[in-house]
This record gives sequence, structure tokens and C-alpha cells, in this order.
Amino acid sequence: MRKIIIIIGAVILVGLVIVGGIYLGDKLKQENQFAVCGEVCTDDAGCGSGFCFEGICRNGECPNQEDCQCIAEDVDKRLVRKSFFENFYDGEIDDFWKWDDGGGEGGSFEIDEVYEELILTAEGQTSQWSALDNVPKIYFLTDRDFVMDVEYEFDPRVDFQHAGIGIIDPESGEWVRVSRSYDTHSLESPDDQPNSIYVMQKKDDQILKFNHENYRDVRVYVRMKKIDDEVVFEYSDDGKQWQVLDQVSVDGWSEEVKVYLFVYSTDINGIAARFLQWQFDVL
Ligand SMILES: [Ca+2]
Repeated sequence: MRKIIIIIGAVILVGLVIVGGIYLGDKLKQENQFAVCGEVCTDDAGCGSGFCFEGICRNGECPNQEDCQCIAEDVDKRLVRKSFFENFYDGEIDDFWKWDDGGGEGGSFEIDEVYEELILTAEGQTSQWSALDNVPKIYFLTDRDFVMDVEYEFDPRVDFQHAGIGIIDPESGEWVRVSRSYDTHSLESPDDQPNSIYVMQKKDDQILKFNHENYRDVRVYVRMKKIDDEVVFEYSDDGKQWQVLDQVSVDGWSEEVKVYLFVYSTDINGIAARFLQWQFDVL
């Protein structure tokens, strides 16, 4: 008889723990649209389209919920830690990308489903320079070493119009970038053209101008590779043969950086860039 009571008691206790656990889990899931799962949500878990937010459950759904301890997490702190490819074949952009209008109202981004590309548009009198950054951009956060290739079309005609890719230190706001540009800063020797591909950095509230090369094509291929505190920028005429443009140190930056695409025009008229595809590979 005593044994039976102990068994019944144990069963009730286990039942209470399970019910309590489910209740608590559901409550946490309801409260947090996104939640972090300890060791569960890694690699293949929930990685539908070739990427994964390591440790993050989408909409509270975790692959192995019974093993998962959910805690609140800031949605804006999602980190991309897996390689991914984008060519807009599905007419959508992954939802870890964030939009920053730069404070203006005329900038926009939209996906052209027919041409399968992303159109990033800046209004006139936009610029990313020493004190100013009112540039429309899209970005995501990562804390990994990576290489990223981007193919886009951009046809600048007047000073100073730029479109390209780069990284930003979220803490200091400093950035380093490569862009296809029309920029008369590049006129340093008789052969130089304002139509160029240009590496620049904002550091200590100053703009450092790195190497540039003449580049007249509208179709642009750029690559940036970040390893620890070093960023190498390359460009290509055809997406196959690559040339190193320059290498920049980002010593002292936070580990998490914004990877961003941008466009701007200091001219009175705005301008758009059409991004065709990109490949992001974690190293
Ligand atoms: Ca897509």
C-alpha cells in the first residue's frame, strides 16, 4: 500500500512538473516572439533557405522544445552566422536584413519581382561623409569573419554619387566601404577618371581615402573579406577575375558589425542602384 502511494505521488509530481514546464514554456513563447534556445537551435535546425540564426527559435518554435531553455532576446540583436545566397528568385529578401532610411523620406528599397533585383534609391543631397550619414541603407549584423561578393548596376553621372557595400561599427558609427562612384576626389593623376571604384573609411571623424581605380562599367562586381581586424576589398569586371583594390584595418571595432549596402547622391537629384545578387560566406 505504501509503495502504491509513493508511486502515485511520484506520478502526480512528475505530471505537475511537466504541466508546469509546458505552461511556463508557452508563456515564454507568447511573451517573446523570438527566443534563444541553448544548444538546440544550431546548424540545420530551422535553416530553411541556407542560413540559420544560431540559437534562435523563430516564433517560439524550437526543433526540440523539451530540451530548450527559452530566454528573452532582443530581436534587433539577431546575428547572421551562416552563409547564404540571394538572387531574388523568390521575390523576397531574408528578414534579418534591416532598413535604415538615413533619416530622410525619399529613400526606399523595393524588390523588382520581374527583373529579380533589389532597387535601393536615395533622394538628392544624401551623403555618408565625416560628420554626416543620412544615407539609405540595408544591413544585417554578424560577428563572424566572412567574405561577401555583390553584383549590382549603378550609373553615376555627377559628383558625388556612390553605391556599394561596407561594414559599420555599431558602437562608434565608423565605417569602411567600397563603392562604384562618380567622384572627382579620384582625380590624382592624368589618367584618373571620376568614374571609379573607390575604398574609403571613416576613422576618428575623418575620411581616409584608400585606393581607387577607373571603372566605367555600369555592371559592378565587388567583394569584401573580413578576417579579424582586417578588411580586404576586391573588384572585378566580370565576376570571375578579381583584383585586390586595398586593405583596411578596423582595429578597435566591436566584434559585431553591420554589413551594409548603400547608395547616395550629394547632387540635388537622387539616384538608384540595382542589386542583382550576393553571396555571403562565413569563414
Ligand atoms: Ca530571396
